Amino acid sequence: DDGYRLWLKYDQLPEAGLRKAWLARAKNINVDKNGGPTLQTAAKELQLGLQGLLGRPVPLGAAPGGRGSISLRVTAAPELGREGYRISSQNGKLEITGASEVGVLYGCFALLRQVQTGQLPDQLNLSSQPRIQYRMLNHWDNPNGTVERGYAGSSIWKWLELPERIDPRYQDYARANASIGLNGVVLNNVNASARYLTPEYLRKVAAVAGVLRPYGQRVYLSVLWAAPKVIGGLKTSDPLDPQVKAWWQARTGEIYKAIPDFGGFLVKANSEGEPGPQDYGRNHADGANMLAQALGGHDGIVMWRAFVYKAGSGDRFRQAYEEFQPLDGKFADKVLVQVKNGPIDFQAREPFHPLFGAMPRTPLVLEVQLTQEYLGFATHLVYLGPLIKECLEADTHSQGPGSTVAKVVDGSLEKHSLSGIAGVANIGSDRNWTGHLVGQANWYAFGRLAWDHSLRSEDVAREWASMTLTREPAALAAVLPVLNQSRSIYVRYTTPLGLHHIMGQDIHYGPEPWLARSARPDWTAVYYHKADAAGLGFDRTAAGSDALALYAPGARQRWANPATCPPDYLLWFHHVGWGQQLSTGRTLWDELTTRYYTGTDSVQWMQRQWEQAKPALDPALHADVAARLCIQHREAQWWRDACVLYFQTFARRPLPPGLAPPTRTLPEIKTLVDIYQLR
Ligand code: BDP
Repeated sequence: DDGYRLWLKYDQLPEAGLRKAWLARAKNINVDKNGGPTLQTAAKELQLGLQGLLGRPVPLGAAPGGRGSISLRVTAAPELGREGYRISSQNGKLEITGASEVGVLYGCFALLRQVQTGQLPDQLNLSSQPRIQYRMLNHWDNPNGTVERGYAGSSIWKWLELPERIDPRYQDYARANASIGLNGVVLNNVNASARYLTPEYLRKVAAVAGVLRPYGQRVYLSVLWAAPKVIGGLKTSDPLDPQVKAWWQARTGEIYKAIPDFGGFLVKANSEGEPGPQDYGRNHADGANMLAQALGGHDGIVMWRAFVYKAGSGDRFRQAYEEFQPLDGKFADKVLVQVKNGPIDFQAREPFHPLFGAMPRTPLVLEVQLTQEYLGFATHLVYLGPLIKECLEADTHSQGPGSTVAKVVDGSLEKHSLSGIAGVANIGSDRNWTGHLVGQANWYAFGRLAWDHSLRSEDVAREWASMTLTREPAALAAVLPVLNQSRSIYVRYTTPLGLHHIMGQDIHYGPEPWLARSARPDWTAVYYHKADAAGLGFDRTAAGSDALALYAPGARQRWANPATCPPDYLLWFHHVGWGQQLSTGRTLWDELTTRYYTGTDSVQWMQRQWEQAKPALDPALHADVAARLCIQHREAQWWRDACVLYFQTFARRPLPPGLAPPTRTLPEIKTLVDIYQLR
């Protein structure tokens, strides 16, 4: 197996009894031949899956089937919403109903999931609808085929070949997204090329849209703010300039002519050198609202990113809040503000972004990163379900206890009609799509949680593993704890106790806690860890940067006191003495070093667990992950030794008893980093 089929393998079910039970319920599929392309797609996907799983042809028919038939039906069912489905079983017949064709499509994939995960068909009665309206992947893909922070080969979009050649992979991609309920795709990088708005590229985009459409997915584009200048020949991109407005309006009209169901725009402006409305003395709302106006009567939205931080203006943690919070209530109806899960930048663990709960009059899109920019690329096994859930379940206290990020994002807390969630895609041209096989689990988990954020990350892991790896109980029992604990283990051997942003410069891989000089202070590591002879950590209390004050009192309280702050967040908010005793009973130094060591040892535990599952797994898939785990262990040692030796130069303390000192010196480790960065 090369991993190409993802979780949609459709290999024949090994249990004859299970096959028999389903065969009795899946003799044929009946569907209205006059239905639209999405309904026909639903029927074909269901047929494809069932035939594989049951090992027998399942014919499609238009006549109402008898016992053992499966009917796909679109009916008025307001309780299901636009995209929800119901699967019901009566008199020996199964029915998959949706209020729209796409609802039926999701229902078909839900039924296949039941079969794939080994459920029996009796008493099937399921209904579900998404809690979040816009469930999107953000591709950071460039016209030349590179992917910003992509670790699984080059872009899957072959821009040079489009629109004439449609890579068959696009359809497999669409199928995978639909199977987990995603409904939108931003095709290109937020550091955007203006090229995508040219007639030449719109034809290409339209061709991709044509493949995604029957699978219920709309395409969106990231736009370069300076496009009116770069490709429009205007002298300005000032959002209040009448010519600029007219340019965007005309361009938007062109887009909708080519792609009638175009989804809208994603914008990174005045961030990391990208142009934006501030270049003309305007603010983010001026820019976003002008684009919203350009969308006119079309059914499209603007997602305006809040990932901004100006050079030299205090604690980076505060900056997005300071720029955006005052604009609450100033954004037009079609605008959503897209906020990363944490205030810095996709670190292995961050407190939730203080903008959640602080902009009640603006719908906020949650942006998480599936591509593992700061989490070991496609080398380290890190299942992100727990990270995504941790953010969704975080309590902002903005309207009292229980005001979770999930409720802000799904719009229920602040009564928004628009809601969205975005995952920065980890998909590339590698045969297995994501480089690391477990990267597929992150794509999967993102979709499932975007659909229903109340799912448990452990249950999602079990679903994925059952469909992708094996349903053999002993093997699952070995592998699932690995998935579920992998993210905490990664945190332990890289950034325990709330350390953050101490990774290799530019590449964002491997340790470089000694990084003290860069183009900007907030790109160094010392800016964040603040190690000195006294202790370690960033003081964000009132005595320090006071970033804690950005949170509602109920949320802030949890972190404000170093004695009661959960150890996982300690150094995010406090500068703690090396000899200070923590709630764990150890001193800071002893706890820190112990975590680096136990984290590293845990990778060996992951390796042993993976070995245990071997008999039940496909040999090629098993070997690939096993090899990556070996690298992961070597690199965990690299992180451990680098950080322990470097922080020891400040702490001047011995390792606690039982921990063997690194066998290499700090200067030796630093050379290793240089090799990795090829400087
Ligand atoms: C950072 C990445 C950078 C992205 C940026 C963003 O290093 O490549 O362009 O985020 O989200 O994490 O815009």
